[in-house]
Amino acid sequence: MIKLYQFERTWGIPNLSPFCCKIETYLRMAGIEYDIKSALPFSAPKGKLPFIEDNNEALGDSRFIIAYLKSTYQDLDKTLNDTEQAISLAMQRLLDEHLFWAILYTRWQYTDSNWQINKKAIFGGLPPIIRDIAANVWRQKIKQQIHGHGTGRHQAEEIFTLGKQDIDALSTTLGNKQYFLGNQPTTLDASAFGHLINILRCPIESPLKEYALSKHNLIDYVDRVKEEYYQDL
Ligand SMILES: N[C@@H](CCC(=O)N[C@@H](CS)C(=O)NCC(=O)O)C(=O)O
Repeated sequence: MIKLYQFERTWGIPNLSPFCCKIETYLRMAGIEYDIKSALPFSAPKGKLPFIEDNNEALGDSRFIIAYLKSTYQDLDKTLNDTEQAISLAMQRLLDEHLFWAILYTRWQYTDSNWQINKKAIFGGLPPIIRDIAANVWRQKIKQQIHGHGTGRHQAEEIFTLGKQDIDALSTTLGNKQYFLGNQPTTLDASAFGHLINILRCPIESPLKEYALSKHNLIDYVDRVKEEYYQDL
């Protein structure tokens, strides 16, 4: 059976990592059986979570994991036409490569109270002696990543302006549909749910969350997908 390595569950949501949540949601939407193993990124093949193990092979990065799940188990996108496939890819890039950085900023850099909540969720299980050291070293590393990506060079207000544009695009694309591309869940839903629940339904406060909470179709969507696929939470 597939083993999914991800951060320990917290905050009453599937995972505090949008990418881990994306993979677990894909597995559930596709009806693929799996076991969860709690992990930190130190042990991951590419130094980031999630990763999976299947048939004694480890595979990192949600994009390659989903390609593998599609070819080996179940392809949630098989009925999409070429235009829908292209929209799906573009929206996933918006989520994974743009909106994600605003989410990261809210947790690791924006306010001290958010950082304390994030720190407890990620590092709280480590032995007290190394907890603070590991958290501070990792925080510096993530701040450097945010700076390297470019997001960290902007003022908070500018970062949230950019993030709000993504929220607008997501809300408009979803409209009043059940899922982003119609009546059936696809990879884009696994990704969108993973990111949106990590803005709307976690205890990290920011203007990005406040703005997303003004989009009723996104709130309904996140709560509906959670209800449908995570009744055990
Ligand atoms: N491109 C990767 C991104 C995964 C990712 O950024 N994971 C974060 C957690 S949300 C991580 O493990 N970060 C640890 C680090 O960068 O040191 C994917 O799609 O899986």
